[in-house]
Amino acid sequence: MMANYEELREAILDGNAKRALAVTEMALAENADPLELVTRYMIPAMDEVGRRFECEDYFVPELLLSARAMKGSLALLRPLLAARGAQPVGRVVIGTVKGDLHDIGKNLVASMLEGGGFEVIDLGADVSPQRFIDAVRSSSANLVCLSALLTVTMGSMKTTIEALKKAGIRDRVKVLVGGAPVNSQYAKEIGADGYSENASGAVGLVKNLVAEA
Ligand code: B12
Repeated sequence: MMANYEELREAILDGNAKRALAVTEMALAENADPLELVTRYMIPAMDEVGRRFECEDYFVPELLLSARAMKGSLALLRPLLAARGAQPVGRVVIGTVKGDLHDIGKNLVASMLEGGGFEVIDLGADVSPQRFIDAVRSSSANLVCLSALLTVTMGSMKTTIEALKKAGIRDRVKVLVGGAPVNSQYAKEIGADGYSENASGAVGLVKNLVAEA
């Protein structure tokens, strides 16, 4: 059983990056499971931040502070999540779609895929369809992962898949979509090959898709 790292949740909620980092370091020194730190304390903290934002207890500055605290701790955990196997199982191009700057969840998915033995080409956030196309071409990746956190940028996922089709490379890759507003129904609608609601689910899904191909 893992100790109670409630303080990590609180530090992220308070946007206290220094404290979040200190608790993360302490937890790691006590051999805490990095994935559990993320799923049990850090993601719930960001969920609560979102809830407070929605009911106007928090505004954009608070969002930014919490995101910074989350990112600081995640930077420490990322290499541990990504402690990877030898041969890459596949090559993934990942990015947050055009118009969308949220990258915490995308980074988490990227780390978990690395941990699952995939070679990951991370294009960052606000990625245009053309940049996805260029990356698929130059890396000969077999998978594309698209992330969107805003309802208004979900459409960019559709545009990106259409652009891959137009460029004649849609058949070369499996396309996975995810992010809070996305669901499997929408994934189907826009012609994606898969959807997962979280990072660990994404790894299993990607492995199945590669096995299929
Ligand atoms: C942090 C945050 C920010 C930060 C982002 C910092 C950063 N570098 O990422 C900042 C402050 C910049 C920000 C800005 C804005 N934000 Co904001 N933000 C959030 C917040 C609080 C948390 C998001 C987060 O990081 N969650 C933690 C991660 C781990 O979870 P996740 O991203 O969902 O990812 C997981 C899964 O979705 C999945 N996943 C994600 N991607 C993928 C991809 C694939 C392929 C797969 C399989 C799975 C997968 O796996 C991940 C891990 O399990 C959310 C609220 C929320 N609870 O989602 C609002 C939220 C997303 N933001 C919102 C809004 C409105 C905005 C702004 C428009 C605010 C403004 N008025 O300026 C701007 C938009 C800027 C832009 N153009 O993108 C709204 C969106 C509403 C909507 N439905 O459209 C939300 C929902 C808040 C709310 N409740 O109103 N935001």
